[in-house]
Amino acid sequence: MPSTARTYRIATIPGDGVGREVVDAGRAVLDAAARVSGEDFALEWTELPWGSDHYGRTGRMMPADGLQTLEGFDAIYFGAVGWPGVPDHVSLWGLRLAICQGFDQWANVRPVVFHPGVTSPLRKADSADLDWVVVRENSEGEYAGLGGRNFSAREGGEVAVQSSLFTETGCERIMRFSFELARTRDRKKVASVTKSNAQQYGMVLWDDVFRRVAADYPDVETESVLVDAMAARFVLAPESLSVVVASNLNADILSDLGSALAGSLGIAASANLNPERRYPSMFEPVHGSAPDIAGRGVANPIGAVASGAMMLDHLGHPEVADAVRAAIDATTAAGVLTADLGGSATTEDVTSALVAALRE
Ligand code: GGG
Repeated sequence: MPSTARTYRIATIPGDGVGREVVDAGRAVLDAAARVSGEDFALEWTELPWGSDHYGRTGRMMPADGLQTLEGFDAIYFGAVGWPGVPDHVSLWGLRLAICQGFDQWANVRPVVFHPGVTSPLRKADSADLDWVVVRENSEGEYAGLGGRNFSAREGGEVAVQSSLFTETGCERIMRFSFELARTRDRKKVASVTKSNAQQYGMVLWDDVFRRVAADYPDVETESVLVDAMAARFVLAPESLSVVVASNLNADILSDLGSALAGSLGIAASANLNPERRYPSMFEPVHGSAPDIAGRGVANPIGAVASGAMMLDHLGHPEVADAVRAAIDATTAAGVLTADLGGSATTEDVTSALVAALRE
């Protein structure tokens, strides 16, 4: 009988620093999950050696036809970007943002998940019950790349302008996405975050669109919160949160805060989605390249593994994704924790524990 197995073509871009270690760990766990799942599919990985080393050799973070190379894949599995010696804005714009914006991955979903056995800095008795998700507008806002520097020849007179871009279309699609996501959750609520008291054009447009879209979702509770108040709320009343939608920069900051409250940036997952599926979506841990620990085999692979679970959801295998998430909980509950979580396990120890948990 011919095999009916579906093979997904995944482009892996380990990128810089610990990206290498965590992507390798993620691949091992996802392959194991596919093998033991009983579902007839496999992942075929193609590695693309792009990042700061590539920049050192060629002057580019990825080849000029990089997006064309990626276009035929079912998904992209990404590690991290940023390395000393390459200005951060050059590495970020040359790789991660080039892919997110080039493929219109306009929804960046960043769940804040609390795991058993992981100590949260929150003084909440029941942090295990906490669970919210930050939706980051991923295509415009403060990351529109609009602006410039001038008068550099005039001593002390250099001027820099950095403009944000908010479009009605961009605001509307991220809000509809957030409302649809809220409908799938136990708590049907969307909190929209801005600084619209001070940013009186773009973020007021954002608020207007939020109100208009909310009218189409009367079953979903809503609130509009200023970003400073929301930062305090993350710490003081996280049980009030479900879906939190914010602009590119605000959501980036809030999601780092959320993952730190859940124990560490090392456990935070994310999906950069092109919801129309016209282009491949990209899955990556929220953390960066961590040059201070790169190459030492101690990076926490959980953020990358959990991002892989989001990739399995996207590919249509939610039960296998749930099995990966259960393996993460079993591993942290058993106390197999890397140094960022107060343990002494290596990346390999955690990876082996995850694979073993999948087999149980
Ligand atoms: N895996 C995520 C990553 O490498 N992030 C690096 C970074 O500096 N990101 C900033 C941003 O995307 O706003």
